[in-house]
Parts: sequence; structure tokens; C-alpha cells
Amino acid sequence: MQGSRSVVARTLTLELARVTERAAIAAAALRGQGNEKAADQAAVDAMRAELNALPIDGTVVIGEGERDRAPMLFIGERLGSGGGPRVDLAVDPLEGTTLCAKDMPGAIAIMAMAERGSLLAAPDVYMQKIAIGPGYPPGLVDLDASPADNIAALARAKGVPTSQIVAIVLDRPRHGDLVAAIRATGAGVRLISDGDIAGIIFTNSPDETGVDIYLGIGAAPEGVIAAGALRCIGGQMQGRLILDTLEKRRRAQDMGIGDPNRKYELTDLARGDVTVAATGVTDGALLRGVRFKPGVIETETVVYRSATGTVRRILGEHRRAERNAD
Ligand code: VTB
Ligand code: MG
Ligand code: MG
Repeated sequence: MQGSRSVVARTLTLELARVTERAAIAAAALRGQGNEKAADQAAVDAMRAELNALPIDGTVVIGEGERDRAPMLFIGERLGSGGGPRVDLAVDPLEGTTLCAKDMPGAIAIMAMAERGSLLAAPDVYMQKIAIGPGYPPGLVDLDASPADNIAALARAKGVPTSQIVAIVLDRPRHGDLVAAIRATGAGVRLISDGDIAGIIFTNSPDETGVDIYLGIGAAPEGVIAAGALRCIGGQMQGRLILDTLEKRRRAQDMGIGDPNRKYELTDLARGDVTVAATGVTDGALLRGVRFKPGVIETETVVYRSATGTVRRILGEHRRAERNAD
């Protein structure tokens, strides 16, 4: 990746939009069908085909599917037409399979790409995460502090009472105690059924989203991809893999994870020049969903690039619909 590295990376930045567009269109064709696996498979196949057309020497370091046996772009899979830059790929072809299957808001196709060795290579396990927006002193909140302490620190720094803080949390039985602890401070909890990449990104613009902090346990792939986006737009994040069985610890060890309890900072999750692209599948607060219109398919995509902090929103009008709807 010598001298031409940054030029190649810049060119590829916009190529990623094509990848997530195609995955989103494929999944959107199955919106509301109640078939999560079929929608996921369609997104996976489309993403794989489009990545294989890119002039990259890519390796999937973060994929989804082991955990729930979803059809996956598997960890270690090599992608690209070869010859180009050596890159890490972190993919979630359909983030929010249930949202897509039920045609509920917030399903997206998303992936991150970075120079080889830049993205945390982790098994598809759960991850404890915390994230807040930009503009706060480093270390203001901490994964190992209590929810009450984190919310108090955030409220103080923001200059508001804790009752004006809103935490976004995945709606899961495992978060019962966490939700109670947050509410005990007077803060509000916004529960989401799925989609914690967007949940983390929401903390970046509290004035628009009303969300100040992400807390709780989601999946590791989503954690790494969210970190890639935050590397571009700012904000703080920490994560810790939940390696609660011997088998998971072994898998992690095989992937080079020495300390199973390590607390990862943002740049441990995603360092260097990271590009993240996402296309809406169903309508959501982050992105509009795919629109199928006579003769044209419309998409909305966002591309984040950490090297420059540039965010691009791309509205696609796809007229060769039969190709894209495959
Ligand atoms: C998490 C979350 C994702 O699925 O992976 C969740 O990070 C699965 O968690 O955003 P459960 O096993 O508790 O359902 C998503 O919500 C969608 O992939
Ligand atoms: Mg997925
Ligand atoms: Mg997902």
C-alpha cells in the first residue's frame, strides 16, 4: 500500500457506497416478509458479489453469523478482485434482520474498511459498550464506572440535571438491572429493539436525536463498525468482549486476543484510516429506506471517512433495476 495508499483509499471510499447500496436493495426486496434469514442471505450475497468486484485484497475480520448461525460473510473470508490494497473488512450486510423482516424502522446495510490490521479481529460474541458524543473531556465516562456515576458525570459536564439525560439501551431482559439503575438517577431510557450501531451514532448528535449516552450489551461486530463511524465524527467509546465460555475464550485467543477482559478504547476497536458506509433498508432516523418506484430504485447512503472526518450522504437513483434487485 506504499505511496498510492491514500489515493486508493479515497477512491475506494465512494466504492463502498455501491456495496451497501446493493446489499440494501437486495434486503429491501424482502422487507416485511417475516423471513429474517432470507433477507440476511440476500444482503450477504449482494455484498459479497459487490466486494468481489472491488480492486482490493480484503479479509473479513469482523463478520456476523456465528452467534445466530445467520448466513454470513465469514471471518477470514478473502474478498476483492485482488491486486489492490490489503484491507480489513468489518461487515454487517443486514444490521437489524428482524427490523427488515417486520418492516420496522432502522434496518441498514453497513460495513467498514481499513488498512490491514486496523480493525479489531474478534469472534462474533457480545460486547459491553459505552459511548457518548464529542466535546467532552477524555475519560469522562468509563465502562467500569457505575451507570449512576457515568450519568452524573455526563450531566455535570453538559450542565444539566440528570433528569435531562437520555440513555439508549437495547431492550433485552439482560438489561433489567441496567435500566433500573439508569432510571434511578432520574435519567430517561430509550429502548430499542435492535440496531445498536445507529444507537451509538445517535449519541453523536444529542440535539437532534435526544440521545446522550449508549449503555449496555450488544454484539461485537456492531461495536467495531460503530467505532469506525465514531472515528470519523468524534465521540468517545469503550468496549469489552464478553467471553463467558471456554470455547469463546479459545476462539478469541486463536484470533490473537490475549487478555479476555481487556477494555478496548475507540482506537483499539478501529484505528488508522477507516471508512464506513451504510445504506438504509427500512426508513429510520439515520437513513431513509429503499424506495421501489416504477423504473427506478432510490437509496440513501452515508459514508464516513476518518482520515478527513468527511461525512457524505449519497442519494442513489438506480435505473437498471433488474440488475440491482437480483
Ligand atoms: C445485537 C445488536 C444489534 O442484534 O447484536 C442484537 O448489537 C442481538 O442481540 O444491533 P440479541 O442476541 O440480544 O438479540 C442487533 O440488534 C441487530 O443485529
Ligand atoms: Mg447482520
Ligand atoms: Mg447486526
